[in-house]
Amino acid sequence: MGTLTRPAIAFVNPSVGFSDRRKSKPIGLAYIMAYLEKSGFPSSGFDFGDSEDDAVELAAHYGLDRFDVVGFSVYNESFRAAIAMAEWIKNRRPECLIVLGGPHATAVHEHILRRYSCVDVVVRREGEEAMLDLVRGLDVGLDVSVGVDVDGYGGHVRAPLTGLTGIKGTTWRAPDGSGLLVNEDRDFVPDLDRIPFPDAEFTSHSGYPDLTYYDEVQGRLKAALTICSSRSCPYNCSFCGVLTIGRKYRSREAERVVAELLHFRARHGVNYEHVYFSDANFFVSPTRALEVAEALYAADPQVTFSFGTRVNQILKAAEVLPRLKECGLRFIELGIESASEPVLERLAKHVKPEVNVAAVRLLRRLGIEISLDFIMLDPATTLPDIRANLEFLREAGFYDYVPHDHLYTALVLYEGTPIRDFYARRFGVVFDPDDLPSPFTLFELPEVQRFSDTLRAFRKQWQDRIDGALAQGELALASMADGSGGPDGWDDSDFPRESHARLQLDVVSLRHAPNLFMERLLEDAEAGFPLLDGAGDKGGGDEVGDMGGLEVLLPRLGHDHVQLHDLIERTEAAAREAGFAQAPGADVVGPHGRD
Ligand code: B12
Ligand code: SF4
Repeated sequence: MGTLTRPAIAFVNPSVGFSDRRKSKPIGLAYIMAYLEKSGFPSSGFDFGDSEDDAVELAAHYGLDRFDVVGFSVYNESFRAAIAMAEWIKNRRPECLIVLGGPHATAVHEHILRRYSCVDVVVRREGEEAMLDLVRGLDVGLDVSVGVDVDGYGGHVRAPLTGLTGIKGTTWRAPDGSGLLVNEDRDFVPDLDRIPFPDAEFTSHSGYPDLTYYDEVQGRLKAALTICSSRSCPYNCSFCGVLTIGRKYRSREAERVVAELLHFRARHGVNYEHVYFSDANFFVSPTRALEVAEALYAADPQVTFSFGTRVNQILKAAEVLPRLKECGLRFIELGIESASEPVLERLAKHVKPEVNVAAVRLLRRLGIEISLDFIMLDPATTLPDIRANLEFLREAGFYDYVPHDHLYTALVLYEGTPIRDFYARRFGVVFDPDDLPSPFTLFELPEVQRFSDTLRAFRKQWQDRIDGALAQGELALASMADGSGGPDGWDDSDFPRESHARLQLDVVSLRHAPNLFMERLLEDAEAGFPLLDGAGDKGGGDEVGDMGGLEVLLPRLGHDHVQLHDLIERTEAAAREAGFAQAPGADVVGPHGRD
């Protein structure tokens, strides 16, 4: 038997290498930490998810070498940062147990243990129970050898342990050097309502900006909370990173979801009035969705909510949608992904493009907003696929849709997903398990590569400016409309009626601008790029970012056919004239600024 000193435990969410506006705490880690805490094992959480700082400097700054166990939550994107931190800790404190978990670690557990000696163990799939077995084992002095006896340990252990390396759902290097120990899978947490709420604190150098939702119906900004009311999803889309953790759908009871909202209201002293459900697919059971909605409404009719699901389910359960709306449903994040049949087949969505259109129409008719999940390009995309996407966006009424991110998305090939294997076979390559190939470099067709390069150059050059001008113009219009300014409440001499009308039109033109650029670019691509080639770019594709190459493709916009930069300047000037001199930028949270 070893000592009975509780191990010092830390959990780390490493950086993905760029600063993303943070929307929620690391939920998976928070669940594990709360689960351990309830069993008497407190731990410290570190969330570097949106940090651009060097991983080793962060590890040193926060003293990650003072712990006996450090568990990293690993995405493809954050893997290298996790390894850099793990190496630093291991060099300074070899006895620290380094644990990796999460989607990427689960997908390539054997590879990680073969290549990285700084990692001791990978916990596959869900982490709560395996992690508890690990820290309990350490607590009673088990070491990394098979078959250590735990008899006599005072009642803590639920299931007999065969030593740390025998714990279900974990992978190790065999202590005798004979290879890997891949223990049998652990069952999924059977009843999500029996594990504690994901209540855990994280140290983070950047803090957590308040999560909000602007409720257009009630005309006010609400404090918002993210809740995960179910896990996994019964579908099998080929690109889905959620399924790496396992395809076993489980859901929570409505009362527990409400109890979680009330728990965090009391805990944080914040009156959360919007719930972003982070479920992979909230609408798997429409009956349960209705129960959750009604329970939330009964608890507080001011509470609104939003969730993500797929199009076929919207149509299958159309009859419950009006009631969900009455209970506070504001928008649905809809996994449309593509309007091209061959692409939908590759993505294994098992829906036809017309189902996408029907679902959008239905939600529009019911007045439920849509947040678009769209994959504009995948490696085998053709120009006709892009045409199908643009036609869909136009016909389904998404020309006005902001943010414009959906126009620029390309499929990311996560480890563990069938589509990554599909493309490895198709290209005859073996992707390095540590690498996440840039989705913008994999196109099969040179014309699609050039289309994508040009589109990215447009985004780099124009999108921030469009966003800034749009935010200012829309804020100016909104404050006029609600009576705090503008023609209804203002003196016409402050902001003449014609200027107001023009600002309205200009804002619409700015919303359309990236769509129209894409259409022109697609036409040019279909014709063999005569415009781009004639504009000074010598066909190499590298210089498309220069002003000449792009300018020639820019459509003249709006009712009076102005150039894009004039339109931007005119909108900014009008907003200034109306009293909005400051660029609100990314800090403005409006109905479309959510995530
Ligand atoms: C909310 C959410 C976020 C939030 C919160 C992130 C977070 N860390 O929780 C925000 C918006 C910040 C976010 C950011 C990103 N996300 Co995200 N996110 C989600 C989402 C929608 C829900 C997460 C959730 O509620 N999980 C519920 C918990 C219970 O499950 P879990 O997170 O898988 O955790 C369990 C296991 O994985 C495991 N586990 C996890 N970590 C660890 C660590 C240890 C030591 C152990 C033992 C076990 C373990 O145990 C947990 C509990 O059982 C999921 C999709 C989904 N519905 O799951 C995508 C998802 C997890 N995100 C994903 C990605 C790619 C990202 C980004 C990298 C995107 C980007 N390019 O910036 C960043 C990563 C930033 C970061 N490092 O935090 C992918 C991961 C795919 C992959 N194979 O890598 C997912 C699956 C969506 C997808 N695209 O398919 N995300
Ligand atoms: S419907 Fe969504 S969560 Fe379910 S498998 Fe497809 S992408 Fe993943």
